[in-house]
Amino acid sequence: MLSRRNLLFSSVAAAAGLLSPRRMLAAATTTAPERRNPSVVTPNGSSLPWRWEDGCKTFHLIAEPVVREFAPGMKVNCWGYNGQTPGPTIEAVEGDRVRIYVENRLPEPTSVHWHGVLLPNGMDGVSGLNQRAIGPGETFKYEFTVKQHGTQMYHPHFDEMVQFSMGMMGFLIFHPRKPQRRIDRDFAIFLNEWFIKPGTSTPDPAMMLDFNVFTFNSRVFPGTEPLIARLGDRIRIRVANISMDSHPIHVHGHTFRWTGSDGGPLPETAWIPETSINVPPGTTRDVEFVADNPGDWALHCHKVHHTMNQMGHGLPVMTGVDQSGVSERLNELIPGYMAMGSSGMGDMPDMGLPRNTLLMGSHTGNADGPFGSIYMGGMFTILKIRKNLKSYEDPGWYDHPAGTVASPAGTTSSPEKPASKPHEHHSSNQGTPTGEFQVVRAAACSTPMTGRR
Ligand SMILES: [Cu+2]
Repeated sequence: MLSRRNLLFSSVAAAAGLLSPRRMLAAATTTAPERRNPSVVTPNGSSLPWRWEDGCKTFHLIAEPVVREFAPGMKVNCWGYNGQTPGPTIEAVEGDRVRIYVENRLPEPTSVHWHGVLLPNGMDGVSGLNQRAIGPGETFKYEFTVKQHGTQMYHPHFDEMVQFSMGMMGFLIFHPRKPQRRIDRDFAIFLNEWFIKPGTSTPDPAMMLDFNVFTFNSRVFPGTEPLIARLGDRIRIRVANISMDSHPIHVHGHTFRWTGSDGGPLPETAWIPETSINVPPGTTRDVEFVADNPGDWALHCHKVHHTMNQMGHGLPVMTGVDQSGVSERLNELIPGYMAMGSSGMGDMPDMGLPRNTLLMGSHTGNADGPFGSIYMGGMFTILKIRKNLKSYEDPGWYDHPAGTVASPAGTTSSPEKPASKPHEHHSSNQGTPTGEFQVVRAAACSTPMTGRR
């Protein structure tokens, strides 16, 4: 989603005879014509446009309050950058001279630390230590030469407890000057966790560990945009985390290799095959794999409560307890009371909800899958891999070949699927495989990697 300011910024660049940011990025990376860096796809987000200024690739970040819709039915009062949380992804190329203006439109001071970036001490952004804090209404200028490539982050280094828990963070991605291998789809997912009391709209920054909302790019399932890939695409997923917990991010149907962190790329001899990658606080993790298995594959945090929405904690364990007649009797005292949990928690979603509050698991309506409800919320999205995709728009649900769907024992054919539309995840910015980035697809891959070795 582009903010009005970003659009204005882009149109000024266009009017000045400059090319689109994507085209500019491609133009800056033509040292290896046969192999280019793909533009990063930030699901439910976007990359920050830039312009040339005094030979610097120049960006303008605006720290400001942001209202973010986590999923249909839940809007949250956050702080972020340029109308977004996480802030827009900043992309540059190794060797670039980068200038970043940071304008503070928050009601308190802030600063920006460039996490993992090798730069002069006075540009490191720790308020009090490396600079004075940026007061409300002030704009500061950061400038450095990019000496590395990999997945870095930006975040405040002033009142971190409040500013992190309100959503202030973003990707800072440095592409290699000479890419060593072909990447077709380059995704970026920023993890975060929040405490938002059911019925309220503003995160509680005082929460230390007992969070109740867990997000990919500040969205929860079913609000998370799916990752779309063609069969055979080589995929990179960059995951970043500055929350209070670690998050083991798990992919289905494939194995990936851990190829890099915020410390830089791992040598190929050190790539580790995994299906889950733990992302500790204060780190980024890059994984790569070939999308060699078509279908709709879950991609999620493997901590169970992190794939649920506003879970009420402190509940008594009722599994196996006979509660027959309890609801009827309690309803005389508390209208609307429901006895729950005798045979698990699958019946919880049918209870009434306070305003601006999501179901624990998104069971109904726009979270319906092709076979019924998808009992997930929080840090969950879908990796959709298809043969013969014309664009990277959402292709809908996977059409399984006959005989490849689990079905009741004793039947010989797959059961009929109910007709169903893809879930509503809103914005789509994944682009199409046509245009200059099509070149990437034609490029030879010198280090072939199969997903199943
Ligand atoms: Cu998690």
